[in-house]
Amino acid sequence: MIAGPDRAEVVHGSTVTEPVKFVPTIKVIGIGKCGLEAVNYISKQGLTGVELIAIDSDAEALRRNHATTQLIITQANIQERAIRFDLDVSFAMAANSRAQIKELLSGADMVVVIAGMGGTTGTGAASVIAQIARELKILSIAIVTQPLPLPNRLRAYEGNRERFAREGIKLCHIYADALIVLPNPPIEEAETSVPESYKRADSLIYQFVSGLAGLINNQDSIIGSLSDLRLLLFRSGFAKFGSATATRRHRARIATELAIGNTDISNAKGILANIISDGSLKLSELTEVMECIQLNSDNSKVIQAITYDESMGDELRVTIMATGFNLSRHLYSGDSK
Ligand SMILES: Nc1nc2c(ncn2[C@@H]2O[C@H](COP(=O)(O)OP(=O)(O)OP(=O)(O)O)[C@@H](O)[C@H]2O)c(=O)[nH]1
Ligand SMILES: [Mg+2]
Repeated sequence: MIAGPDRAEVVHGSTVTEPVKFVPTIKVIGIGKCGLEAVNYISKQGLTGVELIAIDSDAEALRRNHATTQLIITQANIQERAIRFDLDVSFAMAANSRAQIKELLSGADMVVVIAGMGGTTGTGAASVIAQIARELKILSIAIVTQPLPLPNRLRAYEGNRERFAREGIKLCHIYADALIVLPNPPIEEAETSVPESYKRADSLIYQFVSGLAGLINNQDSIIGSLSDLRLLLFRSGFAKFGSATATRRHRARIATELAIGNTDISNAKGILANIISDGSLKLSELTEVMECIQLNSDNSKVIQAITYDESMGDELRVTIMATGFNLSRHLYSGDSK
């Protein structure tokens, strides 16, 4: 578990060897096409320190995937049933493979479950995986996308997908410790291409996972403590996430403002702010980030993490995860804030 010791001694027989650093294991599990694409994106960026797992009912999609571990989930006993937008079917697909999923998750300290809500495979499987993680006492974070927005006049059919997606999101909310629902581009951005909007989601997911991996695996990362992180995420419910970079003067303030965007984080229970630089972060910039967060939030507990990544060059990245929000308000009032 994350809350475990930072240092452990390895004992071989009676000989005590050098102390080794306790490095928690993060397993990142992509389910269905959206999840698989996100995992591929993460793999292409060359992220290390996390184990990538792909789960799908589509053998062809798995063949194209770069995850080191893969699992095909079966549709065997549901072939006779109509499979569009049926949560029972969606749920059964993963539930049939519980034993294998359990095996894949075991040994993890934290799992990140990624899926697009609205497709048959990922919508049910994501919450089954989060449920299994809970049974195994593994901290889980679900990060999901919603179907692309459509004008009302086209909702007769696709409205069912939206409802189906909402059901899947609610189940993830029940079983995952923390749930991030990625915002779609607003309908006013109709000229954005579909691949472009998918890529935005993939990139945000990558920023989230790489930030987490940086915090946990980076020897230089400075964070309150790993148990603080666990405390922040454990049963924390609906969370909001943003990430942005800036360069030059006031890069810290600008990146923080952009990462928060138009998101209302004023009532967050907790906030994790991760500042990533090549090591050139100044004390004054640290203050700028904290001041900017304080301006936007009330009395939230803020955990500040500083991670170094030499490839950042002049850029400073700030990622903000704010936890403890009301999911229904987000789902039913179209509240994207
Ligand atoms: N970010 C991202 N989202 C995607 C991508 N493809 C699909 N999605 C979204 O994910 C949602 C679910 O679609 P899929 O991932 O294709 O569905 P699935 O889980 O494979 O389920 P099946 O219906 O069984 O194929 C859709 O509503 C899309 O909004 C992708 O390449 N990237
Ligand atoms: Mg699919």
